[in-house]
Amino acid sequence: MTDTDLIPAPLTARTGGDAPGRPSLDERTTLDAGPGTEATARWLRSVLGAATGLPLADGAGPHAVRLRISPETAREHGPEGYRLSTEDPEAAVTIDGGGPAGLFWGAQTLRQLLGPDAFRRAPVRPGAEWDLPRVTVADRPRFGWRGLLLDVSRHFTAKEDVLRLLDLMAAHKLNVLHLHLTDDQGWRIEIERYPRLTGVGAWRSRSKQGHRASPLWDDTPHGGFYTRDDIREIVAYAAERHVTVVPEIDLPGHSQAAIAAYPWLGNADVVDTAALTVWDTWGVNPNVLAPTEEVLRFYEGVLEEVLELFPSTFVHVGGDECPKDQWKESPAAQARIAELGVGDEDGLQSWFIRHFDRWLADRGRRLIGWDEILEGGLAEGAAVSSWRGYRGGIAAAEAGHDVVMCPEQQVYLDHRQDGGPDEPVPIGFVRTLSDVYRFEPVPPGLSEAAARHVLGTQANVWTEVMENRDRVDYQVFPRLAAFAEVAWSALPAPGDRDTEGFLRRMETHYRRLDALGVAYRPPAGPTPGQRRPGLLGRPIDGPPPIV
Ligand code: TNX
Repeated sequence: MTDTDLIPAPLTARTGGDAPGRPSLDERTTLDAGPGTEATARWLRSVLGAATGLPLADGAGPHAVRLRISPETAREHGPEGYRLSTEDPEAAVTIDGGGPAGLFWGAQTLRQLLGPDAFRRAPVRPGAEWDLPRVTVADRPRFGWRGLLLDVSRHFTAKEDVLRLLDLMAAHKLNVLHLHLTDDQGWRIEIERYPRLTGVGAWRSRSKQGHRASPLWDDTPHGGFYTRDDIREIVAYAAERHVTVVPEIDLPGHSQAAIAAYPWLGNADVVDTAALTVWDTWGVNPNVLAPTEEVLRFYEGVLEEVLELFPSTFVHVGGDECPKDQWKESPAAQARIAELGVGDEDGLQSWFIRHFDRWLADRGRRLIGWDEILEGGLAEGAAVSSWRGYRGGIAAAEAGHDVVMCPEQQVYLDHRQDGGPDEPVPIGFVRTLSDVYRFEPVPPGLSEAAARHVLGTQANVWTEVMENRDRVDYQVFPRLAAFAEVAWSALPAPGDRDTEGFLRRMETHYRRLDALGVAYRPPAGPTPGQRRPGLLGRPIDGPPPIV
């Protein structure tokens, strides 16, 4: 019997059949790519070719990796499902995808079955045979939305590192990259008609080091943005890996970088918006958009360019953490409340969101926003990212809105993963690998009809305290492996999670992450180079009840 140690765990994997011979890939192995499988064949050749040094030429035959799109697999497992077998006498491996995505996920499984060295970028044992277990896998995802949010505003992520993260997501069968492109601390997407958004808004002179209460500053200027071509490249690279990129333009809060670029976007009757700069510290910022028609037109212009670049059905408009103080003080905002008849400041927030909900719907897209968009009434068709626990998600789903579950209590990967004194710059609660593994995206007690509105789940990577790739790696891994299993793998019965079994499979997975060059948090704690205690983070033991 061979143990396959797959992560995320497949629906079924039957190992140890008694067919003669030993399945393996070697110099004779070819890629037999049926119609519609060419992209995955290219991916396999580039990835496995690099790791193994094998030629993997085109062709059919008994030593082939046979790739097919199969209507039967589609019927049984859906377009993201697949069937993989090393027991077929006519090929070394067959992968039948329900659709191109399913085929690609099957190819990811093949890579795992070849062992951790198959994740290297150059062969460590040229000329070797690559043994495979004798196995038949049937698999499909539990959820259609298996997401990761990357906050590129607080700290900019270079395009190359976004592409690398897309590869790492695909290796974990995750399929939505939610790019948090704008915030108080930086605007990260080129908008041709408003060049100051990046000319001014993408740069800050210094950054708070650590928690917002820390007295330390990093005086190195920080910034960066993606050009339109960068975005096209990211979106295309993602699409080849069956990952959808969902852009977020956060409004009407989290907008200081935009206001620093175009001061008339802010509440200029109560603050000197012309004196605002891109924010250099963390927390909830009072400088929010002014509720004017001009501001709506401006953001329509932004979103027109966003829609040109991102084909995703969903477009995220934020809606979170919008303090209402300036609107309370502003005579102009108060006059708007009266003129629009929206009652109060919460009404203004929902006026913003409803406007863009209609605007996006008119263009064949769908709005998604943080659960605060429920306040003041949510437009029909809008979907919710439930981050403040289950509560917003439950309310939205029971009201018939689609929901992505991403509660901060469970899947905020900026939170520390251990209570130890050597953990780097803690934010919020302790969220261990096992805590993430135990997360259940469908809240118990949700009605069956409402549960169907849970599109899936998402882990969020906010980067206030992650100023480079190694810090992101440390926070994201290994917990993303646990999250991937939560998002992909069906449970034998509700609540029935085998944490022990998962941690045992992780032993193999750590070797895969090593081969990929991921700077994960080792199970025994941070390495000397990863230790960075202090900076005033307050560790809070966890996990608290999820509400
Ligand atoms: C809350 S989650 C935020 C982010 C922060 C994060 C830090 C959400 C919608 N807003 O702006 O980065 O907490 O954990």
